[in-house]
Amino acid sequence: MNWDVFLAPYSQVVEELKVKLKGMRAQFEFESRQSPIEFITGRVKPIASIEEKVKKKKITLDQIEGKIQDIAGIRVVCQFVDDIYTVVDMLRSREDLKIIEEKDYIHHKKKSGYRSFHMIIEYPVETIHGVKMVIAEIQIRTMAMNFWATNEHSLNYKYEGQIPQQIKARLQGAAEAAFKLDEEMSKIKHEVQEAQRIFHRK
Ligand code: 0O2
Ligand code: 0O2
Repeated sequence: MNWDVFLAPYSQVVEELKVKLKGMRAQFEFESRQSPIEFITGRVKPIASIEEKVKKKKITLDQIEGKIQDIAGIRVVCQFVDDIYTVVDMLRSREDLKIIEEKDYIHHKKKSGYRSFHMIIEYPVETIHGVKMVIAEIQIRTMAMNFWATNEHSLNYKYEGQIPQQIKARLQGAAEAAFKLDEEMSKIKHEVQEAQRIFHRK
């Protein structure tokens, strides 16, 4: 397996989508409108993580393209929960990507406490051999959801997926607290945005 050759279109997708989504954020700012996007990150899944997933899913290397959908990963982080759905609607109406699947882990949180909106998309990349359709995952979440997921992810890594029960319970409690924080912030969203507009003008 030549990983450099295999991963090249994926890093192209990550870079292109980051540019495009950052462009959306800039447009909101130019029009003096509050952007639903706070920031964007992206990454190509490290080779070791891909290999681990291949083992876990019991697939062969030539099935990777279709079966591992987050080799190219984009994360859109928003301030408020309803911003997530604004971003989702904007992505749905774009003509440069095709949505294959949507997973709403906000209304249907995972057992761990995880919340986020996931979109699996198909995106055309121009390669030196012609157009290649590449699958990518876009995760859209609030800053509170992101804080929780980042910390839980670190613990999962530390405990190799076997987080002790008492820490798991704490994490579930923390997920509820993050959810509550999002709810409370939503209630004063307009107040917060007005303050940020004034601040921005200055
Ligand atoms: P901007 O315009 O300041 O957002 P890059 O290759 O640098 O474009 P990469 O490799 O994804 O992007 O970098 P990284 O470290 O993953 O971070 C991506 C962007 O998210 C960076 O901005 C960070 O400053 C921003 N970021 C990360 N965490 C936070 C956070 O908690 N709050 C805010 N507001 N931003 C955050 P850029 O890419 O420099 O561009
Ligand atoms: P990474 O790169 O380490 O984040 P699959 O992807 O096939 O294993 P599924 O159910 O099809 O499983 O995908 P899912 O759960 O919709 O999305 C997978 C990705 O969502 C994960 O990627 C995580 O980034 C994120 N995610 C899902 N559940 C959790 C969770 O409980 N906690 C945290 N912190 N993140 C979660 P990976 O593969 O774990 O890789």
